[in-house]
Amino acid sequence: MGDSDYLEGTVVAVRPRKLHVRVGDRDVICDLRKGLLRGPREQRSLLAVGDRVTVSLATGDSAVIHECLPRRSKISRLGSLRPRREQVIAANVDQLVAMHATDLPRFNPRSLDRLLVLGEAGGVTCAVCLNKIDLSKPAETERHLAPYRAAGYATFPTCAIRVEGLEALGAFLHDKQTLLLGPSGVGKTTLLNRLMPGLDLPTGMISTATGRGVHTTTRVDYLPLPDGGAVLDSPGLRAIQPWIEPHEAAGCFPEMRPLLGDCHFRDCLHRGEPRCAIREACESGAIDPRRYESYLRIVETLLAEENTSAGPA
Ligand SMILES: Nc1nc2c(ncn2[C@@H]2O[C@H](COP(=O)(O)OP(=O)(O)OP(=O)(O)O)[C@@H](O)[C@H]2O)c(=O)[nH]1
Ligand SMILES: [Mg+2]
Ligand SMILES: [Zn+2]
Repeated sequence: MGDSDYLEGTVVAVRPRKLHVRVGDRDVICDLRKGLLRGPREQRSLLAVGDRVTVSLATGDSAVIHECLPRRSKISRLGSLRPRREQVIAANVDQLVAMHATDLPRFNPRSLDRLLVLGEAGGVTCAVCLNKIDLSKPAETERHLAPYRAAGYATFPTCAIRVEGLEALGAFLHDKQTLLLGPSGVGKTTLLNRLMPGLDLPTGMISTATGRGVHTTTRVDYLPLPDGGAVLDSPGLRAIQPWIEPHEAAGCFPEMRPLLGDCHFRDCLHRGEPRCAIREACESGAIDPRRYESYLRIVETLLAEENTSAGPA
């Protein structure tokens, strides 16, 4: 079979042993046990929503995967199963929107910062969406968002129920492929249902026992936007550990990036080493201490992980 017999498509869903691939305007199902994918065998388990692949059509709605085309970006985390390996959440996205709620579930800046680090590590544009602004006072919403604006992120305060702030967010999503990440229950799917009338995806409740979501979305969903672009809705991830080395963490905080190289020690991890430019910026108020605290925790967990298993190659 010549290369011209293969069709290009986008992976829109990953299921156990099967991939759903959109080819033109139809979805075909590829069995991962069949099919010869060029490249190492492990690559098969690394295929993610957003990947561009070539397939050859078989009978009915089935097809065989031929190869995965080079990615322009990937968003990965450290998988939670041991041995701990890279888990690609999405491929070929242009941007990541890290979403949290002002309450229910309670606003958690540490977790928000980790989501942003995943996007920064993947080299894509990142932004912050703070939903459920109906549950907090405007001053509190502003206090939550201020450190992100200072770091240079676009911020979108929204209320998916009263349809507030959605125009600005919609404009940001237009014509781009965006991964929407956030804990369960913050309102990711509710927001997308509002942005895409007729979508009507299932949304969940907030557990009265824990104040958390109930994991309504269970897989990454690829949702084309009516006027161009697509949003990848995702399930609320419980453990978010970025797939990076400890020394790469500071580069994933845009407010720290311009200072890298200014520390006394070339291999400074900014954890209390003398004459550290990052710490000095923190003490002078140029870097938000809460963001710095997030940085420290990420580095600590990465160092602890390094001691128990191998990190990225
Ligand atoms: N008060 C308030 N509730 C909201 C808002 N947006 C969503 N909700 C509610 O939050 C709950 C969870 O919404 P979902 O859209 O299912 O949350 P999700 O982030 O997709 O959660 P998972 O799919 O589990 O990851 C639902 O009961 C929504 O009605 C909002 O702006 N304000
Ligand atoms: Mg959902
Ligand atoms: Zn330093």
